[in-house]
Amino acid sequence: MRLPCPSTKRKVVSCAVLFGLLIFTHHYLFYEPPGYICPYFRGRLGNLMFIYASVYGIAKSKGMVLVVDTNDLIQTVFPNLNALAIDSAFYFCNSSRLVYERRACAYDIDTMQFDNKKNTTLKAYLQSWKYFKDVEKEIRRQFVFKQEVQDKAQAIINNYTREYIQHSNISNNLQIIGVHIRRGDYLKPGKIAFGYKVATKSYLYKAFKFFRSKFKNCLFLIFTAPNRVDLKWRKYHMNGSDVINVDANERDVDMCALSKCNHTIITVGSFGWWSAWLNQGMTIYYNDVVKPNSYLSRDFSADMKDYFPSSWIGMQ
Ligand SMILES: *[C@@H]1O[C@H](CO)[C@@H](O)[C@H](O)[C@H]1NC(C)=O
Ligand SMILES: *[C@@H]1O[C@H](CO)[C@@H](O)[C@H](O)[C@H]1NC(C)=O
Ligand SMILES: *[C@@H]1O[C@H](CO)[C@@H](O)[C@H](O)[C@H]1NC(C)=O
Ligand SMILES: *[C@@H]1O[C@H](CO)[C@@H](O)[C@H](O)[C@H]1NC(C)=O
Ligand SMILES: *[C@@H]1O[C@H](CO)[C@@H](O)[C@H](O)[C@H]1NC(C)=O
Ligand SMILES: CC(=O)N[C@H]1CO[C@H](CO)[C@@H](O)[C@@H]1O
Repeated sequence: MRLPCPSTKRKVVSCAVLFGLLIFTHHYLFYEPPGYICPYFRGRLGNLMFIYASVYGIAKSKGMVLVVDTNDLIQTVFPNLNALAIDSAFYFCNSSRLVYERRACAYDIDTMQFDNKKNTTLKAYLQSWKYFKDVEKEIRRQFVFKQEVQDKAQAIINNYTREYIQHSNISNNLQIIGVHIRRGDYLKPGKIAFGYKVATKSYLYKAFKFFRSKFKNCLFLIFTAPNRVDLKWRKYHMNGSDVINVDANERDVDMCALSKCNHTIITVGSFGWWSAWLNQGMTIYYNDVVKPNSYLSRDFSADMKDYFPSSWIGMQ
């Protein structure tokens, strides 16, 4: 008796059809689209910018959809964010799985090792430029201040510059150096115990000296948080014929003005960090921001290079 035996060709064809059918059903039944990723916004403008930029970079690298709330402050400061803005994002995101970070001021590849199919809230500060280094151009396109803020910031710079030129008669190749000073809130006992340090006046004088010896004509515009301690400190210590203390404006106007100077000098905190990052000139930063072996020191990588971009110049 002969058994009906299909030809080899038919075998191959039916096998292929079966295989295709299997792939199709598997895909159809088990395919999961990439999930949504929600930032967990905390803190003030500088913190929000780190959180947004880093979650944007992570979302991009994992093919996830970034969700923000239409009322988030960052959305108000930068109207052109490339994220899914929805009302009540809090409720949309609150059933998602939470992912944390181990160190708030360092780049940790493990923070990004989660299933991109699951909806995720990243409850983390993510203060490292390395999280968004691959999308830097996209972040620069999104972190653009509103026109009215830009106009106000430019008017401030022009105003002080004009005044300076008038009484100094220096106008050729004037380099405007934006200086941001933050000390007051970092001098609170709790902050010091945690490991925060503040920039000293000798650091600032050294940074001034750097620019004065590099350029013939400099004008230092000093911005500070409008608290009593910092205003007083600035008044006593920021002297010099090429130094002008700028009256405080709204936070976004001040950051925008700093970003429009030719170069920057920053002290501590994320507000200064972002002012410098948005400014494309040279940046001098204070590199002694953390007490060794403190709680705060654990948030950073040992060499601090996850936090400070390598093109910036550190001094103390
Ligand atoms: C999410 O928000 C809804 C609406 O307020 C609430 O009923 C629910 O308990 C929340 N879920 C979680 C996990 O917090
Ligand atoms: C993610 O959230 C969306 C919107 O709420 C929902 O449709 C989807 O099923 C969620 N995904 C998972 C894997 O839970
Ligand atoms: C311009 O500068 C002067 C002081 O130098 C100040 O009183 C005035 O408010 C400034 N105007 C603007 C638009 O910043
Ligand atoms: C600035 O230059 C103008 C014109 O050259 C001159 O009249 C004026 O005295 C100068 N002012 C100062 C402070 O040097
Ligand atoms: C400083 O920056 C302004 C733009 O903000 C630019 O017009 C000017 O040329 C710059 N100055 C120098 C010396 O590069
Ligand atoms: C910026 C600047 O020039 N600061 C000077 C202010 O005055 C002290 C003396 O009180 C000088 O040492 C600083 O160089």
